[in-house]
Amino acid sequence: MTITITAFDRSPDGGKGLARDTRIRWALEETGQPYDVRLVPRDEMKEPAHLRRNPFGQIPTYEEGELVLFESGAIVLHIASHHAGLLPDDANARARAITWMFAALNSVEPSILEIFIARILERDQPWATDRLPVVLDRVRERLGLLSDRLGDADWLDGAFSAGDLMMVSVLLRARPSGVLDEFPNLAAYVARGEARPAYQRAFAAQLAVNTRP
Ligand SMILES: N[C@@H](CCC(=O)N[C@@H](CS)C(=O)NCC(=O)O)C(=O)O
Repeated sequence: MTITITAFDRSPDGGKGLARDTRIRWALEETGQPYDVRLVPRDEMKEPAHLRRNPFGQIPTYEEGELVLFESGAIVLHIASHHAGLLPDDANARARAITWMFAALNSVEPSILEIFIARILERDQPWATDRLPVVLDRVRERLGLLSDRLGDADWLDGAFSAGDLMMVSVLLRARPSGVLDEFPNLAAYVARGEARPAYQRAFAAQLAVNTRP
């Protein structure tokens, strides 16, 4: 059955791979699943056709036959659960990999998102200059603890898994602020993720969309 995902018609990042369709493309590449992409123009995101795919009118979504999913975490978990390559066979190791997916989305991504909010969305607010350092310190605190846990391991829990795919995807969003590079082992971890052939294919595919004439 054909898999169709949605992505921005033009990503605000111009193709840096930070929009969340990249993590879905990456999961599909890791598991060898071909897919189509429906590009959603900004002015159609909150229209009924797209709201039926995602009640919040956001990308990415995932369609496969009758199944329609939204939320990048749920989509990656669905892909990882149905195709080999992203979750270990051992039940406990599988549960831990899923835990890392949730950790990336619930314990790490929210603080990183605040950087974007402070730097872009609230940049004209009177408190913006005072708020950014506070936000960055909160990210530093989280990344410091993650850095301690990773230590000098290649991946978070044994072999590369959907947990790493999600954590690397989330950490990439901290890189433009410079804060990721304050943690050399995390920067190297992200670079290992980016070096994976499946990530490279996913990145190239979104870049082609976002740099087309
Ligand atoms: N929690 C959602 C967040 C989705 C999200 O924030 N998508 C962004 C692009 S990465 C979006 O569609 N932004 C446009 C909008 O909210 O109108 C997920 O992980 O899929």
